[in-house]
Amino acid sequence: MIEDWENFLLPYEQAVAELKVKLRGMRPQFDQENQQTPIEFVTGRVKPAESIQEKLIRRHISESRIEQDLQDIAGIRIMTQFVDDIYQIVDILRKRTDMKILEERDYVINAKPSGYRSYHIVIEYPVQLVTGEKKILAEIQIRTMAMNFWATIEHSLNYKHSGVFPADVSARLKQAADTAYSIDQEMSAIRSEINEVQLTDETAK
Ligand code: 0O2
Repeated sequence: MIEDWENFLLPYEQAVAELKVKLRGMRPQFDQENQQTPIEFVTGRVKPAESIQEKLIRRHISESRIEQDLQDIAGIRIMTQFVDDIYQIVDILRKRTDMKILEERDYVINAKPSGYRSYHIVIEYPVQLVTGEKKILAEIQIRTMAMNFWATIEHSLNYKHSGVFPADVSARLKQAADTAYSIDQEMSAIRSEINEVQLTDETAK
């Protein structure tokens, strides 16, 4: 039994704080290189003790397996403007040496039945504590702002419905997710066209 949740969650708090600084730090580096940054903004949270306990019950995980089996106690979200930016960030994360990728789940291509889209990466991340190094699991979710718009609202509605929507509501939410994805695709198409025009203008100079 975890007696002191505050103490248990401390390394996760530290990991989230460090990862936010590191990932936000990529933005000015892209600006410096005069490149369009794939990162719009980064958020992070540590799952509250009550949500952890609820998830342990829902997933039939024993408390003794919490550190190995619960991958999203430390959660980071990276929001992008375009779908392509998601994959650019994934490539960057794969090359980093300060974290080890354990699992990748592409819910961008393979949307969940709810309509949810996002790219999930589970990492092992070492935090330096006064007692020494501790490797913890963290989940990085990478999604466009349109995907985030949908997921944020669906999550808060879901909470009010205790996780079960009536079938017609689920269908409308799925439709709304598909609409959000169409907007993402249209924005990407517009960006490609603008880039092509710029390239043609530059080569004509
Ligand atoms: P919170 O409050 O965001 O932390 P699962 O059984 O879904 O928990 P699974 O299938 O292995 O686990 O998926 P994964 O990759 O662990 O993703 C779980 C997290 O993805 C969720 O965490 C949400 O953040 C997000 N997510 C997955 N499906 C949906 C969805 O349909 N709608 C929304 N809004 N978010 C989703 P938590 O713990 O559920 O919630």
